[in-house]
Amino acid sequence: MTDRRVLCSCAITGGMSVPGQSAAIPITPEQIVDSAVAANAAGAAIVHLHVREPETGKPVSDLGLFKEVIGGIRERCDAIVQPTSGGGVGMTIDERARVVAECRPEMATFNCGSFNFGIFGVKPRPEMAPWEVEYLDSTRDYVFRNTFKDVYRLSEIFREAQTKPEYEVYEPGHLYNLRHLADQGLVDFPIHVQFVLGVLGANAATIEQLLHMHRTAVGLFGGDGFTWSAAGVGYPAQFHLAATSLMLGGHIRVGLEDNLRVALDRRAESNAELVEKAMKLAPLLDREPAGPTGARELLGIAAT
Ligand code: KMH
Ligand code: ZN
Repeated sequence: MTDRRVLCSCAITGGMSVPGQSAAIPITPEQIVDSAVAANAAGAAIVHLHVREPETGKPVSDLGLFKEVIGGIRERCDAIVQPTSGGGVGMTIDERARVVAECRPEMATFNCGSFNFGIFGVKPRPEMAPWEVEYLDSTRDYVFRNTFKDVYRLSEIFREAQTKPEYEVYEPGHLYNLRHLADQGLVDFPIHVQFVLGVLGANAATIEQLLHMHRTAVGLFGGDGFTWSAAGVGYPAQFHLAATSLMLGGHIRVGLEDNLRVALDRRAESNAELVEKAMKLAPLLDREPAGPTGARELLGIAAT
């Protein structure tokens, strides 16, 4: 590994969880901004964002909320602000993509294939409202839709907005979908790939699967064709995949969107706490956290 810098991304709130799962999940725009700024201060160069209806905490695609959150973070820190185009249950591709077209962020997520996305295994808790229990249960019949028509259209929207895609791949087939997009001339290299492992309906969060998917990506895009990061869903996957990625020269994603625990016997109180733990791992494995400037350099994003 010649470049020891590591990019840490923090996924602040998520669109596939409900507030009753943890009081630590930020809900209102103010809470999301505060949490993102604190995660950046703890070492996250990228903050990955969804928005929620302030009154209920339900994931939504409201452009006004996105604008409030993105503007609020930009006022207070230099993190790369990365909104989702993945959204949450029940949102159409047009609703999901609107934040890219309208806000033209420097980066946003781009999901590379359709798959079942099951969170119905999360146990209902007394603090959950009826809609939350229903939301979780509805994913027995939920397909996270990213058809070829959708991803062709999304590619155009990202290009038009000059937004760098973070390509989310959840299983090896998504890498072949991405290769197909590249063959159609819809991808600008080098690309940035996020290996998201541990979603029920896609793949397991194992080191073997991360290695397999990384090898597959090298075969399809060449070792110099992409930068990459790993996001393990759940605990201890979040930190096991972070450690593996640090060893292999990849980047890392942590945050309450993907995992609610900081230790086997302790739930996380904040996103910053998860970033701090990841930041302790990096120097142990001879990696140096990249600040927002280094992050933009690594990703080939022009300075703002
Ligand atoms: N919720 C994660 C498993 C997106 O926002 O575009 C995947 C994700 C996708 O972060
Ligand atoms: Zn997300």
